[in-house]
Amino acid sequence: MKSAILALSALALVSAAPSFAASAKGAAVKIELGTGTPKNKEEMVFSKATLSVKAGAKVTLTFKNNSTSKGMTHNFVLVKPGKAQAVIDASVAAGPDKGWVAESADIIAKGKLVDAGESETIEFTAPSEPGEYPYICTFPGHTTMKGTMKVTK
Ligand SMILES: [Cu+2]
Repeated sequence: MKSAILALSALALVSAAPSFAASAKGAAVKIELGTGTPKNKEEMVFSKATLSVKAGAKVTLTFKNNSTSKGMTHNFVLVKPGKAQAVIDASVAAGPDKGWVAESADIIAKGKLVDAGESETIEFTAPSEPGEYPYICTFPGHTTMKGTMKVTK
């Protein structure tokens, strides 16, 4: 009797494991992110200061530049914790030929510069390590465009 219960509980553990792994790793999430505030589309901020995703999730992120000012371009760049300023500095140094985005191992995901009124959808895998990952716009002078992607287990 005792061995039968043990066998049953072992079976339960085995069958529970794959579904847990599937929900943690295979999770797909869609995110919509814009610029500005509801009152002021020109404000130099992301529409959301925080985003939250599960570690390892497949992320589909649509980034919309809500500005109506011609020539006002923005991008979305997700970086490793503590690396926002380093990537901003490197991106300014990279210059317009590189679209104001550095080639950097500190960058986890990045989109292109999006023109006013336009949007872009990018796909990336969320970091496997839980933590707080900054996202920034690397266009020169847009240093107020900062948010935090919270990656949870
Ligand atoms: Cu910007």
